[in-house]
Amino acid sequence: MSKLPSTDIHEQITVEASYGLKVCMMGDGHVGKTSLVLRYTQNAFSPDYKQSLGASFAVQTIDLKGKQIKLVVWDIAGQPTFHQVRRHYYIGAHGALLVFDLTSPATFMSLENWIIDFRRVVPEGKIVLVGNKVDLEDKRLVPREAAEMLEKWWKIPYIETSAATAYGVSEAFLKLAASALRQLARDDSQRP
Ligand SMILES: Nc1nc2c(ncn2[C@@H]2O[C@H](COP(=O)(O)OP(=O)(O)OP(=O)(O)O)[C@@H](O)[C@H]2O)c(=O)[nH]1
Ligand SMILES: [Mg+2]
Repeated sequence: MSKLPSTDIHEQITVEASYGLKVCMMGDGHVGKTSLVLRYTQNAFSPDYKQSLGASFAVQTIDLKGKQIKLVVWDIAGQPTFHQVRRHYYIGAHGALLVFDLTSPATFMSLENWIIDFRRVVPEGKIVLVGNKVDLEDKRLVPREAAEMLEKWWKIPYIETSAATAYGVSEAFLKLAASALRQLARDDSQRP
């Protein structure tokens, strides 16, 4: 497993106020969205799969350069049955973690559909691409280079994570929060 690059987020961001951010978990069923939220908010992991139904949310407060940021994380069911309802949960979102499973090429192939769906509701929303289950090295079927191609093509940052070991998990949420905050700060500065 390669070493995580330094994110340097605290240096990149200047915010003058406290913010609340709504972020969504997107990606096919079984990729690990619920597990990433559980790892991030409770530092826990379960190897059992309990399919999410509809959506639920968890709240995590982050300290960015001394500012308290309230991150409201919406964990949205990824199985196709929930296709119609899920876009309602995108409304008002500042960003999303778009998750695929590094051991499942099918979950990688469907990423574009997720982006199109999300952008329809939130055109300015920030997205961070997440390759999850990096701990399963022997079963990995999506090479880093393939994900990096999408990273360049869509201009969205890419990060690899493991909800099982916690590798990269807080970095993924922080990257998204920082990017959404920069957008908010830009919007604020353009207001008359
Ligand atoms: N080895 C490993 N297993 C993982 C990881 N993340 C999740 N899993 C397992 O993958 C399965 C699916 O995880 P979930 O978090 O329920 O997946 P989900 O994306 O929320 O699925 P839906 O709710 O159906 O959309 C579970 O058995 C998890 O334990 C990981 O990083 N490594
Ligand atoms: Mg789930």
